[in-house]
Amino acid sequence: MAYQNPQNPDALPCPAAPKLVYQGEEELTTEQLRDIFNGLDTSRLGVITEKQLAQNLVNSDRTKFDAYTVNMMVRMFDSDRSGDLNFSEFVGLWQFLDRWRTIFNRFDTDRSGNINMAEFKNTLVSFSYRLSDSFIEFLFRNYDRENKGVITFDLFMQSCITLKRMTDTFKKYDDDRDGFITINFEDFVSEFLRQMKRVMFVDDSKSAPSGGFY
Ligand SMILES: [Ca+2]
Ligand SMILES: [Ca+2]
Repeated sequence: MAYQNPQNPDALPCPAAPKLVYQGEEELTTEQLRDIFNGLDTSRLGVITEKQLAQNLVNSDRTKFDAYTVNMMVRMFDSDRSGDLNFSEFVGLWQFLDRWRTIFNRFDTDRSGNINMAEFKNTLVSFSYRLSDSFIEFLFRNYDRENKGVITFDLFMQSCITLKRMTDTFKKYDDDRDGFITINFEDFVSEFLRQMKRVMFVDDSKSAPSGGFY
């Protein structure tokens, strides 16, 4: 049962800073998205910044989206490279979240609203990754930030996209697809720095992940 203030039954419980709770349960109309956008665009400039998004975007369990996830999405959808998102760029980001929500729901088989180790493993197997259990556990622990044995929606998305990017980088060097590469020092540092800049394979990442091959 939801908490109700006995003095004012219509009052919302725990009034807090405005949060954009990403539920992803229904498709929003353009008007609804416009309302959300305007709510975030507090400076009334017709754009929202990464900071405004990061401060307000939360998962359905009210945990904030990870800063890296927000940064990654803004870079993906800031088509005019202005550093912030106009309304049409924001709509692109929202549709991207919806596509990932569909994937997330497919693998959240116990409908808990988060991803446990077994569900994470099923996800990677479905994406054709052939990874050892110990490596999958290592990955999982990396994204299980609160050490609760589960991964939230935004980190699930981030983990899949990051793994796909790393796989694509690796494949560039693994011509014979045997899972081993030889890389010279300069190429290694270059790839590392590109990853640090978080701009690699931006277009690839907009679509659902395909086969892993490793
Ligand atoms: Ca922009
Ligand atoms: Ca689950």
